[in-house]
Amino acid sequence: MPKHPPTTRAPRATTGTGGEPHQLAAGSHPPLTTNQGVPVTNNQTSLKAGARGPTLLEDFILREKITHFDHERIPERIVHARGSAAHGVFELHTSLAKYTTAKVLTEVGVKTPVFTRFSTVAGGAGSVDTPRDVRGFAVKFYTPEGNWDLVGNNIPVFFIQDAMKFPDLIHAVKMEPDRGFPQAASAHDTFWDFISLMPESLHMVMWAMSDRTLPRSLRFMEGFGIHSFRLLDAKGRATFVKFHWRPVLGLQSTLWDEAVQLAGADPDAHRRDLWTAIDDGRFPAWDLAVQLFTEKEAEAFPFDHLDPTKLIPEELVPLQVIGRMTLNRNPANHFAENEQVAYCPANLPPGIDFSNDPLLQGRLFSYLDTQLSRLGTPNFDQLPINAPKCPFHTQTRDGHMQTRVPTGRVAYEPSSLQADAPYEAPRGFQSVAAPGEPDAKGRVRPESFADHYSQARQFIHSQNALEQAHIASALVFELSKVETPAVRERLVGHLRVVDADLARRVATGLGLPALPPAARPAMPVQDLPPSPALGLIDKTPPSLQDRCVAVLFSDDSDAKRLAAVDKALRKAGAKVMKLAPRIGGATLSDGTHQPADARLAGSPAAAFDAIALVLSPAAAQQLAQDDTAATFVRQAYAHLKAIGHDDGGLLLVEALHLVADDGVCALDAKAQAFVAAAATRQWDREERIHPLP
Ligand code: HDD
Repeated sequence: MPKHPPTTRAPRATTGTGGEPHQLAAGSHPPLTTNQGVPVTNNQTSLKAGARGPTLLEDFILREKITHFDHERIPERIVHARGSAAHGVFELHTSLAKYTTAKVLTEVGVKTPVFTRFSTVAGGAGSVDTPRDVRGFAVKFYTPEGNWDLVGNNIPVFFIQDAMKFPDLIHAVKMEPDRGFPQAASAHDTFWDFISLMPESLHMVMWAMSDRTLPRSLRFMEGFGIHSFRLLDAKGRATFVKFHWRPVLGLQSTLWDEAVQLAGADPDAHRRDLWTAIDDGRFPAWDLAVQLFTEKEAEAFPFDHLDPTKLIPEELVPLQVIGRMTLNRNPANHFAENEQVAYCPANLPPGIDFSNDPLLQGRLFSYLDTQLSRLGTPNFDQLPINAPKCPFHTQTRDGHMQTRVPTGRVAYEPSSLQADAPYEAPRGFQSVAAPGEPDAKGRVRPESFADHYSQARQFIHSQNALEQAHIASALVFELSKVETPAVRERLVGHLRVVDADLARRVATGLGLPALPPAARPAMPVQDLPPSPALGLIDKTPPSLQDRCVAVLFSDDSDAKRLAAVDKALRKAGAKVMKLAPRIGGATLSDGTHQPADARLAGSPAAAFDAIALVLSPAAAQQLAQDDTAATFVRQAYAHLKAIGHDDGGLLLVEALHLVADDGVCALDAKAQAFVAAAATRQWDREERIHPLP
C-alpha cells in the first residue's frame, strides 16, 4: 500500500503540503480570497469525500480557480504577437505650432506619458526575440486631447502598396499552413514565392536582408511612422509630415550567426535587455524627428510619397528633431499591459490627420477590427492601458465587460434633458478639406506607384561594401532555404534590375549555372543619388555607453587587474558582467572571494559586446581543454568582438590559434587599448575570417 498524506483537515494557509511552514516575504500579507472576496483557508487541497475519495462538485474554490486558469489566454496578435513594452514620457523641445494645433506637438516642455511596444512580426507570442525580421515600433501617446498611436516599424518603407495585399503578405511569411513551420522565419518557399511575384516589395526586401533586421537590442533601433501624415493648423491648412525615431545610443546590429546563437542561448534576449536596462536606471531614449513638406514640394519628388514602398531621403527633406521619448518604467504586469494594449493608427488628436496612402487607409479599419476578436469587446478602450488619460465624455454604452457606470437619462446627442450631457466640441478633430479625386470609382493603382526598383537600387548604392556583402549573404541564406528552384531564379531576375553586382553575387552564392532572365520593369529605373543616411554601420558610434562587456575570471585571477578592467569599463559607460566557471565565484590572487554575476556555461559570447579574460596561467590551461570556454572565446572572435587579455588570458587565446589583430589587446594597467577596441566591432577581421559572397 502506498503511503498517503494524513487525513487531517486543511493545513493553515501558511503551511505547505508537507506540513512545513511557507517562507513568507517580510511585510503584511493580506488574506488570500476567491474572486468574490471569500477568504480561503486551504489553497493546497481540493474538497473530497474522504481523504482518498472523489473530489466534490461543491468545491467552488477549486472550480473558480481552474475555470479562471482555463480561460487565461486570449488570441495572440495575428502579426506582431511577440512584443516587449515599457512606459515612459515624451517631451517636446521644438514647437510645431506653425503647422499644427496638436498640443503634443506644440506645448514645449510638457511631459506626455507614453507606452511603447516593440515586436517581431512573423513569430508567435512564444517565439524567440532574434529572428531576421522587421521590428514593430508602436508608441501610444496619452495626450491631453486624446490618445495618439504612432504604429510604425524599424524600417521606413513597407512591402506592399495597398492594404488589399496585407493578408496575402502575412499568409506568405507566416509558417506554411499545411506543415506549421518554419516559425518566425522568412527563409521559406511561400514568402519568396510571393515576394518574387510582387516587385513592389523589393525595396523593403533590401532593408529586410540588411542588418537592420538583426538589431543588437531594441534600444539600438530606429523607428519610422512610414506613411505621410498631415499636420493641420488652426485655419485647416495642411503640411505633410513623416515621423522618425532616432535612438540616442545610435544604431547597432548583430551578425547573423550571433543572432542565431542568441536565439538558443536566450530566447528572451531583447525583452530581457529592455527590462534590465530600465530596471538598472539606464533609460533608453529616442529623439522624435519630422520631415515636413508641402503638396507642391511633393509634386517635384521623383516618386509618389503616398506610396508606402518609398521613403523621402533625408538629403531631399532634412529631418528636424523636435523632442525626446524616454522609457523609464517597466510594465507592472505583462498581460494587462503588453498583451492588452491595443494600438490603432486611427487614434489621432486634433491637428494631425491621415494622408491618402492606400496602405494607411486600410490600416484604419484593421486595427479596431482585430481588437474586437483579440480582446473580445468594444469596451477594450476601458482597459487601463488603453484608456485616455485626459477627460473624456462619450455616449457609447453597454456591451460586454462594461466597467463604467454612466449616470443620467441621456445617452444621446443632441439632448436638452441633462445639464452635464456632452456636446460637440467646437475645436475637435478636423479632417483636411482636401479636394476630392475627380476620377470615377475604381480598383485602380496610380501610375505614380509603378516604379518598384529605383529606391531598391538607391538603398543598395547607399550601403558600404560590408553592408552590401551582408545583404548578398542574407539573400543567399534565405534563398538557399527555398526548395523551388524557379522561385530562386525569379527573385534573382528581379535583383538583376536592382543591381547587377548584387544579382551576380547572389546567383554565384546559390550556384546558379547562369543568370536567369532579368525582370521587366513597368517603367525605366531611375539612378537616384545614394543617401548615406540609409547606412547602418556608420550610425553605430564607437562607444561603450550602455553596452555590456563580460570579464571571465577564475581561481587565482589577478585581483588588481580584475578591479582595473572593471573600473575602466564602467567609466566608459559599460555594464560589466563577471563570469566564472561556477556561479559561486572564485578566490582571487589576493585571497579575496569574488562572486560571479553569471556562470560561464550559459553565458555565450553572443550576449556581450566584448570580452576580457583575466586568468591565471593554470586556469587558462585548464579552460583551454574545456569546450565551453573555448567556444566562448572563439565566438567572440568570430563575431568580430574585442578580446582583452592578461598574460594568462593570452594563453587561452593562443591555445585556440586565433590570429592576433587590433581587437585582441593586452590589458594594460588602465585597460585603455581594450576599452577603445571594445567600443566598436572589429570589421577589419570580417573579410579575413568570413568569406563574403
Ligand atoms: Fe500592422 C499590428 C505596424 C501595416 C494590420 N502593425 C501591428 C503592430 C505594429 C504594426 C507595430 C503591433 C502593435 C502592437 O504592438 O500591438 N502594420 C505596421 C506597419 C505597417 C502595417 C508599420 C505598414 C506601414 N498592419 C498593416 C496593414 C494591416 C495591418 C496594411 C491590415 C490591413 N497590424 C495589423 C493588425 C494588427 C497589427 C492585424 C495585429 C495586432 C493588432 O493590429 O493590434 O490589425
